[in-house]
Amino acid sequence: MERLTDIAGRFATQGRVTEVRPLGEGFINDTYVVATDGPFRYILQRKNKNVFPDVPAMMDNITAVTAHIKQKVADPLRETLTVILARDGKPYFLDDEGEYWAMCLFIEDTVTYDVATTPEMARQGGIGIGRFQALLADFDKPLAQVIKGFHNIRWRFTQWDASLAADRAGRKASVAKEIAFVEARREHMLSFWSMVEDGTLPQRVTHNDTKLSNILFDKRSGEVLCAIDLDTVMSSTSLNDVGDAIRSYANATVEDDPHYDKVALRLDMYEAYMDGYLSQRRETLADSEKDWMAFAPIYITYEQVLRFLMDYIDGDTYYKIRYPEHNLVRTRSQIALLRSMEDNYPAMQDIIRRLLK
Ligand code: GN1
Ligand code: MG
Repeated sequence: MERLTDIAGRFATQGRVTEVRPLGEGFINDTYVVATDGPFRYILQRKNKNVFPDVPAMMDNITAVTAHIKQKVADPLRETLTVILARDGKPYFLDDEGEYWAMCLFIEDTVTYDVATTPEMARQGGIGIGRFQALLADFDKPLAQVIKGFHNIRWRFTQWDASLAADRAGRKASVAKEIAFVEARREHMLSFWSMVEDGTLPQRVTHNDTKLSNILFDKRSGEVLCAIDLDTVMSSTSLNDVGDAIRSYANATVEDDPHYDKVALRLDMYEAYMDGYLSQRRETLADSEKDWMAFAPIYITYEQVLRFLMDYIDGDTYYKIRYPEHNLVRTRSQIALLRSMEDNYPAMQDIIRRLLK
């Protein structure tokens, strides 16, 4: 803890650091809550440099995007993250072991969830991401591509083909069925992505990691407050934010539930989320985005299947795991979700048509 206290002390907090303790179980970064003898608490994160090759560029993205949002909202300390600079003025601290750290304000009286329990929660989540995209619609500075080809399935297939060829952990033969599931959908997913490549689907500033647990809700009102975990803010199609959100909000259970029979798309949650999202974005979406909106969760859930399975095949080098088969369970659980989405695709299309009328 002494080392963590020392690292926290490198940032321009108000007051002296009194305690640093771990928070949550993120898949990527290590996260801590920092207490001080001043008025605020803070979030300290060790950024995963295996996942983020250029942390300074990532922090520049986050600083610029949050500054833009702050100019527009009523309560700038609660309605977006507040980056705390290091004492040398940089938005990160590089320690003597070559690890990157970043700090932001802890927003008090808020809650996060892993599973949506009411349609109102889903509606609020949709409002949150819709508002996030709307607030950034006029953001015109270039954003660094934090992770190459993050939601680009063509690039993911390049990685996938290399993983399968290498079979580094010797697991390929044991997941032949799952591999076949992915391969059966390859061309379909590529043809969807070609609409992003040829500009049919426009590029916008997007969050790219919109799962429920990355959204803060106000503890008192239950209303959505803001999107957190801004590491992957980049230009992409707005559909990915919708898709990745539905992957969690409309799943009847958590994304790594090993009881695959509990996994299902909930249409009530889907409708509520889309109602909230479209309340913020209806007027500004292109026709092509509206036309493909219902497909978005299928695309992103498919990508997630591929990424979890690829990490299992690689020997668990990307996502943190809690037990040896964790990535395989995640893969199978997301396959169950994707099947349920495919079954419900016509119903999702009907809902979008109805909401857009
Ligand atoms: C990771 O950082 P976190 O836990 O919010 C991942 C997302 C995945 C998600 C799966 C940078 O999100 O892309 O969808 O896990 N983030 C990164 O739960 O890879
Ligand atoms: Mg993240």
